[in-house]
Amino acid sequence: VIVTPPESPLVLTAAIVGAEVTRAHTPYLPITAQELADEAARCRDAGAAVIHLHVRNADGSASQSSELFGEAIARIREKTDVIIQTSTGGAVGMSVEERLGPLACKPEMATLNCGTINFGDDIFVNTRPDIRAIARRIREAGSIAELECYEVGHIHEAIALLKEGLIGEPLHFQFVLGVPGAIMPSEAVIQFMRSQIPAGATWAVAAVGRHQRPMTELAIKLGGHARVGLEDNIYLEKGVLAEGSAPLVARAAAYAKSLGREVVDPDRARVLLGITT
Ligand code: KMH
Ligand code: ZN
Repeated sequence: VIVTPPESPLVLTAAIVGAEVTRAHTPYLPITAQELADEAARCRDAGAAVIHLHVRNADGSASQSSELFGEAIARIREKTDVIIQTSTGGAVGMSVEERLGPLACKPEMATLNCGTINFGDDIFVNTRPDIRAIARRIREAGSIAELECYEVGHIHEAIALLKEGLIGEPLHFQFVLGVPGAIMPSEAVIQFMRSQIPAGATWAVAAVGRHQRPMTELAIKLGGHARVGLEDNIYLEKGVLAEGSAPLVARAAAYAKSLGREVVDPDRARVLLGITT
């Protein structure tokens, strides 16, 4: 068992909107640029240093439009200093070129999905050539990659990208666990996944649905970082909708503090993540 000192600083990420959740699922989903900015600021106040960002069209459907991202980022910047991590995953079925829209905004951070998985009843396709093309474009945008790993083999693919010179150290892993059709979360899974990452890399857990709370707390206990928010889970408790992502962030932050872990602000997180822009 690998132990990380409990006093190690914690980076909390808020995934405030995603591509799949709709207003029919929860009325608390932010959609417009102003709603996204308001929610980002609320999450920052609750303890989030990073906002994992998707955007939506006015009708609520998922978009990777650089214009919509530009508008959302500008509004967020008016309100708060969070690290903005744009999605390059977008929604299932989008072309790679479409998914790359937000990179025109030169975000500080962008996701790099490291493999294909069954994604519920759909397939989230990330071919090896596509992963490499996206990695190059993230680098060209001057952004740093967060490595989204939905399976153990995705970690090994990320290490291959490092060896090929397509991504730089320190590596930042996000273990996305509990997607129906992919690996389910447990302590053994998290311990094995973290055992596979190179020394000096950071790791976080984003667990889906009912797994979010227990796995967030486990990651925090084990010395990892964590992501919460409506993209992955809309409930605060069974049957009780979270009134946005901020209450989920606040609960994770309170848990971290109860263990003596410092929840870092965005500037501290920039240093920890090696963001120099
Ligand atoms: N919406 C999922 C298909 C990412 O943001 O990079 C992919 C996703 C991952 O959300
Ligand atoms: Zn996402």
